[in-house]
Amino acid sequence: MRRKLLVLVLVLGASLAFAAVAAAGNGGFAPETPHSPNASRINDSYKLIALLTGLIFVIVEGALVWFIVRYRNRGRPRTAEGPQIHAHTRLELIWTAVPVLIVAAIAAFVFYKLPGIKDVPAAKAQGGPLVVRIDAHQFYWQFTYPNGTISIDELHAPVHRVVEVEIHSQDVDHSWWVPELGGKFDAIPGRTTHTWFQADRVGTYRGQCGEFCGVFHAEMAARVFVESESAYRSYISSVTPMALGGQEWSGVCAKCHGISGQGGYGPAIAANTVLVEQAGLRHILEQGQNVRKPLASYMPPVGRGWTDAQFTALEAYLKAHVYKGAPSGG
Ligand code: HEC
Ligand SMILES: [Cu+2]
Repeated sequence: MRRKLLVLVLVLGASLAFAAVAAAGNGGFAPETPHSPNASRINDSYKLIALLTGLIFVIVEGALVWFIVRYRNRGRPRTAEGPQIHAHTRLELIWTAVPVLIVAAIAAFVFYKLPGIKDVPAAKAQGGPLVVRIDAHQFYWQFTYPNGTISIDELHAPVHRVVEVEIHSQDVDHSWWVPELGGKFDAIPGRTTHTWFQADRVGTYRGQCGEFCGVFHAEMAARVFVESESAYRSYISSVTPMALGGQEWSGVCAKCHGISGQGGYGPAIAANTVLVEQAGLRHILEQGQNVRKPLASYMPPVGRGWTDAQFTALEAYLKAHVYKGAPSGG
């Protein structure tokens, strides 16, 4: 009677513990709900592995608890020997074969899904994938669309369209990761990596740099705005140089220098004449700078790989909205 009660309490306790975690949804066991075919295939693999490992966990831990209860001491002397058993061929075969089969099943499933995760679909009916270039920088994402339009930290994409992203890094390793739209792909200096997505509904998807890349790694968040084909077209044809300059300021410089250039991680620069000296500014943006103390706080070469139009857009924006003029001498 007492034993049944104990088992019941254990089972109830365990189910309560699991229920809480499962109910927490995405904050608990489950990954984000996939909204792209490659993300669903990753999710399928996750489910199969979670199911098998979950079963193994329940069987192993259940047996452990069962043995503890069933074979407890019951006042036997400590020196009493248990039965001495040597070899059990059938049992040994089973516990060798079953794990091999499980691992083979997982491997087969994942290899079956892999091409659908990695390979960019030809998308013939859509006239091929839409190719967007991504440049990862300390500490922002830059997107270049086929017509040359550039945006910072926000990627616009048409719904249902296969979008291939070509990932580059301008400084250190980063990792492109939008969980709802597929797996993580590294951005490696000197190499180009590719991934893709095909969003199944209009919406905003959050991404985050997945590779620790320096002091503002956490600020390397991206948002993917999936919208109708016409909204996408009107977006990419409407980014004015002033709007680009604004994105460059707030998405690149302001993360360190503060939104009005008041300083933060970097020095206060609102009144620094370098802001309006074209050559001097380009030099710092392309080379980075590390002359002030503490030397640990350096400015990365945030403008590496920028086009002339990008520099011009930033210069115009700085003059119009950021630069407050040098404090008059004294
Ligand atoms: C990762 C942080 C970071 C980002 C992003 C950043 N800066 Fe800096 N910036 C710094 C630091 C740190 C310094 C001081 C470096 C030193 O002098 O050692 C600095 C220095 C400067 C200076 C002063 C140069 C001088 O010697 O007087 C200017 C001007 C400047 N940054 C402009 C910009 C602009 C414009 C952007 C955006 C395109 C930008 N910075 C982006 C961190 C940053
Ligand atoms: Cu990063």
